[in-house]
Amino acid sequence: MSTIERAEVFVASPGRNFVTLRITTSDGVTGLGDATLNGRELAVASYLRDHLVPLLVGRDPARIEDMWQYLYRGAYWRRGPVTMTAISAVDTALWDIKGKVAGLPVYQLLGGRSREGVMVYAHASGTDTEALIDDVQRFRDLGYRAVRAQAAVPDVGGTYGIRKGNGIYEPASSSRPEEQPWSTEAYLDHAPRYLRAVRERLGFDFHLLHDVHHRLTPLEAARFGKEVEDVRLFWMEDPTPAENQEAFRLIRQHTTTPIAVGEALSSIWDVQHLITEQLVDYVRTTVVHAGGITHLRRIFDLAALYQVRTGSHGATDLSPVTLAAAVHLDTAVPNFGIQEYMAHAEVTDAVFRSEVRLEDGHLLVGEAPGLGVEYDETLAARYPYEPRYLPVARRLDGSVHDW
Ligand code: GCO
Ligand code: MG
Repeated sequence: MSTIERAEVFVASPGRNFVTLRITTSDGVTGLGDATLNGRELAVASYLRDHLVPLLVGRDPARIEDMWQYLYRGAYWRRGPVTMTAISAVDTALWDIKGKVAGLPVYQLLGGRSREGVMVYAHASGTDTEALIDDVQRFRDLGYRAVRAQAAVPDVGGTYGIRKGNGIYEPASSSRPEEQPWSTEAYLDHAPRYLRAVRERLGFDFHLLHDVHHRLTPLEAARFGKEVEDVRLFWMEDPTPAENQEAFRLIRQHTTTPIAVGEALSSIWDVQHLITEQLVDYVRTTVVHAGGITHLRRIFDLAALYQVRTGSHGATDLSPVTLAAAVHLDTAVPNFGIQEYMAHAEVTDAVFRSEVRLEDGHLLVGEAPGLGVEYDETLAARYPYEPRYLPVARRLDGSVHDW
């Protein structure tokens, strides 16, 4: 029997911080898993190095389900992003290994192809409405079928989602959390207007998305959703924090604007009521933060029963290993909705050589066995980890708000 011989944790910053797990079997087969938790990277690296790696060595890499149960139930402590991200990395690496052993790409192990390509949405932003319209048009010209639109709100410095210059959007950019002001009134006044302006200028023949980023109360979100119904959003994302799943019932009662939730949630129990009570339309949990391919498949299957579709998180803080795993899953599941996609920095792509390709606004998986990603640890070692934190939002009176 082949056994797990080695499991190594790499923490490096090629373009931004990533934590990567590589498992090697006694037959010399390797598998990769992403373990990046933005702003809390070292906690997951320690969870893996200090607590999971010693348990992995000598075990059967083929028993993916058993490993998941062993690590989840075996911890005794339930859920939580650090635990679930660590389990995700192990699970993803074992799927990669299983694919390589079988000589099949992972999507084949998940039941095979349900679609040719995976529709993605790009991130357009602007410091004002005109700049936003230009940016949406730029992505349309590049062939994207779906674009997320965020514009700066006047008098609210550092509004969520706005790219600085022409670079890649990167919110975790400082060594201590940057503090950004927030005004709900200014946002509610401004956002519906710029979304309407995008439609008025560019029309309706593409999907338009918007991320509220947990900033509103349920009632404010209900008002916002109602106000933008004529804009026909593909979704409004994270309209209110989701620890309280019940909160979405109020939003639902008032608006037909579709709702997407899940990027900050890490288990099926965190989305159980959202799904079974049809309080959302898209579930955005991801491979890296919600227990790997094994657990995410379980979430997606539950969602399918309630006509909830998938819309996995795919910002740049999710490594190309997560993106590849997501695209394999997206290719196979019947209830795929859309995949978030932001191109990584060139240096990130040089360290993680991935087979995933963008064509005509769709991501395509390759046919290499496993996930189709190679990790260049020598190149990665040239980019040491640097502490980087997400911003913190404060209301104009100085009190902390959800970022
Ligand atoms: C998105 C997200 C990101 C997150 C980031 C946190 O929809 O892509 O909201 O921008 O804020 O991934 O690490
Ligand atoms: Mg988001």
